Amino acid sequence: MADVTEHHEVRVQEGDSLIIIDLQNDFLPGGNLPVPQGDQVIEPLNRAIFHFKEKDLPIFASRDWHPAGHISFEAQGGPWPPHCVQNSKGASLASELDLPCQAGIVSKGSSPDTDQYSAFDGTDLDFQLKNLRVTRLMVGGLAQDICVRQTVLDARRLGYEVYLLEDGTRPVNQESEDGEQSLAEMEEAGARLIETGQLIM
Ligand code: VGL
Ligand code: ZN
Repeated sequence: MADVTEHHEVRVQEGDSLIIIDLQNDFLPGGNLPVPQGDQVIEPLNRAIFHFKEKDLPIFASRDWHPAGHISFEAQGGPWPPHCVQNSKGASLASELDLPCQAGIVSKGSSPDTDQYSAFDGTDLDFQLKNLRVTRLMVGGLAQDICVRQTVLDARRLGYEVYLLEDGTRPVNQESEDGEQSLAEMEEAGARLIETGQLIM
């Protein structure tokens, strides 16, 4: 059963939206909170972007958008080094990503005292998607085991069909098994794991 679905094609169609999570300089090699091989997701995600642009379907990019001294930073007792500080170079979306100018930008984690991993948490993303009559999401970006994971789980709770673009995401792997666990958890929640090569027009 598993290998029948493994290679099957997924047609990008009306009702689909592409959601790219936190593809920001700080999460790429050389950034302040680098995801190993994070830069390798850009080419696959550009492939997905191409399909959505061709069909004029909605694309959203989330960004981690923290004020200086954010509660999630180590100096404030949080788990992370300072990253994605509003308007810094590290907070900019990766310039190699072929985002169309009409892509929706969703900012999260902007209040000093709360953190938001999911692109749905405290944002109007669900509202915008439902307005556009979107029912199916293709999700990729960084980091697989943190913000992508939470976004996918929220999307399932909110009733979306979800395809995780496996070659379009990479884990931070604070613990070595976090990446594998997050995949299992997303699949368990009903997300389907596909490669961007399976997307067809
Ligand atoms: C993220 C850690 C801290 C992410 C954001 O985008 O996955 N990870 N803030
Ligand atoms: Zn953050």
